[in-house]
Amino acid sequence: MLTPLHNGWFRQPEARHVLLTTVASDAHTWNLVYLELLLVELGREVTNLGPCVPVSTVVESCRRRPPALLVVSTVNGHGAADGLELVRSLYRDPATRAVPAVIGGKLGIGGAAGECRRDLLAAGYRAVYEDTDPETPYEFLARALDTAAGPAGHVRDSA
Ligand code: B12
Repeated sequence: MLTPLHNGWFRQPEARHVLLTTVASDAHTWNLVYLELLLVELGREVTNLGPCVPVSTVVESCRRRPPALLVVSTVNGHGAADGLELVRSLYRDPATRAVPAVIGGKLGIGGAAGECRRDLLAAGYRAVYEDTDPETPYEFLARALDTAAGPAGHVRDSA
C-alpha cells in the first residue's frame, strides 16, 4: 500500500511498522501494553502512542510515518463513538486515506456490540474486534496484518 507525501510523491509504508493507539477519552493502558507485546510477537515494529491520544496526533503520526496497519484499542465504553470520529478524520485527509485501520476492545456499553461493529465498518475500519468474539486477539491481529498487506491504495496528496 502506498501513502502520499506532502510533496505529492508516494511513500511506501514500512511493512513491519504498526501504529498502536487508543481514542482521546480512553485512559486505560494495559490493553495497549498487551497488544504491543502481541504485535512484537507477530514480528512487527510497534509505535505505541499511549493513552488519551487526540485524533490530530493519530492523523499526524500516520502522515509522518505511514504504518502498514493502524490498530485502535479502546476499553472504556466510549470507543464506538470516539473510534468513528478517529477513522472519519483519518479518511478525510487525503494523506492518510490509504492507511488500513482496525479497532477492537470493549467498544460500547449496553450490549450494542452489533450496531457498533456495523457503524465502524461502514466508516472505514477494515475489521472490528469485540471482546466477546470467539477469535483471540492474537488470531485477529495476525489476520488483520495479512489482509493489510493486500493491494496498494493510490491517493495523491492535496498539499
Ligand atoms: C484497570 C482499570 C482501570 C484503571 C486503568 C489504569 C491503567 N493504567 O490502565 C482506571 C482506574 C484508571 C480505570 C478508569 C476507568 N474505567 Co476502567 N477498568 C480497569 C479494569 C479493572 C482492568 C483493565 C485492564 O487493565 N485489563 C487488562 C488488559 C490487558 O486487558 P483489557 O483491557 O481487557 O484488553 C484486552 C481486550 O479488551 C482486548 N483488546 C483491547 N483492545 C483491543 C484491540 C484489538 C484490535 C484487539 C484485537 C483486542 C483488543 O485485548 C486485551 C487483552 O486480552 C477493567 C475491568 C476489567 N476487568 O477488564 C475496567 C473497565 C475497562 N473500566 C471501565 C470504566 C467504565 C472505567 C471508567 C469510565 C470508570 C469511571 N467512571 O471513571 C474510567 C475511564 C477512564 C478513562 N478516561 O478511560 C469499564 C468499561 C465498561 C465498558 N467498556 O463497557 C470496565 C470494563 C469495568 C467495568 N466492568 O465496568 N479503569
